[in-house]
Amino acid sequence: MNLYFAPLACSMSTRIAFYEAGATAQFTQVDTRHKLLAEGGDFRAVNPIGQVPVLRTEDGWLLTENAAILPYVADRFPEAGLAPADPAGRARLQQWLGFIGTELHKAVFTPLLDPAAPEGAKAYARSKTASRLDALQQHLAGREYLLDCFSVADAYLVTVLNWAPYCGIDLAPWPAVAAYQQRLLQRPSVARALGEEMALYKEEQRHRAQA
Ligand SMILES: N[C@@H](CCC(=O)N[C@@H](CS)C(=O)NCC(=O)O)C(=O)O
Repeated sequence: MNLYFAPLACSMSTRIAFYEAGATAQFTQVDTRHKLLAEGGDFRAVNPIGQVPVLRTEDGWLLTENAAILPYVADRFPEAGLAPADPAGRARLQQWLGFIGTELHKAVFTPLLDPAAPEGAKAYARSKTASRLDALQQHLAGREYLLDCFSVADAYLVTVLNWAPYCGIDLAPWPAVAAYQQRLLQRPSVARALGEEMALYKEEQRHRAQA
């Protein structure tokens, strides 16, 4: 399998899932700002809207959207236990993938991280932040993970929460969320993915500063 990714972007959640599963995977870096593959070529030939993640499966077909890619990877490596198999557990997994993708990633973090987003969009995102983090705080108080054990939803959530300091969100008022994030950052798969992608991110920033 080949993951098209950008350093520290939401695609890092799939890298974490690969590391959890001990899977062999290839990683192709993308410059999402310029829609270019790091190795050369137009990324829009892979994904017309120029977004990561994109997964090229072993059979050669392409899959987009975190909410589809993460359960697919979990199902490809069932022994890793990254997604529940029962209907109720599966529905809960989809619930959290939907919440993270739409209520946190797109509604809160994307406008706050995007330098091109107008102030009105940023103000709207800020107005949504507390209620979303309140919901997470309520759910995570007294729990280790979103579900009964670590799942691909946690891989996505730790990736998204990692952006908080970059857009001025202090998690301190949500102690269960802050503690969850710190706990997850210690997990070997997460620490490895973050360490590798942070190095790539810094390298990308250096190149951009020189260009
Ligand atoms: N709905 C997509 C969103 C993916 C997404 O927002 N990717 C960001 C990185 S976190 C991206 O590629 N942004 C570049 C762009 O939108 O041009 C998913 O869940 O996979």
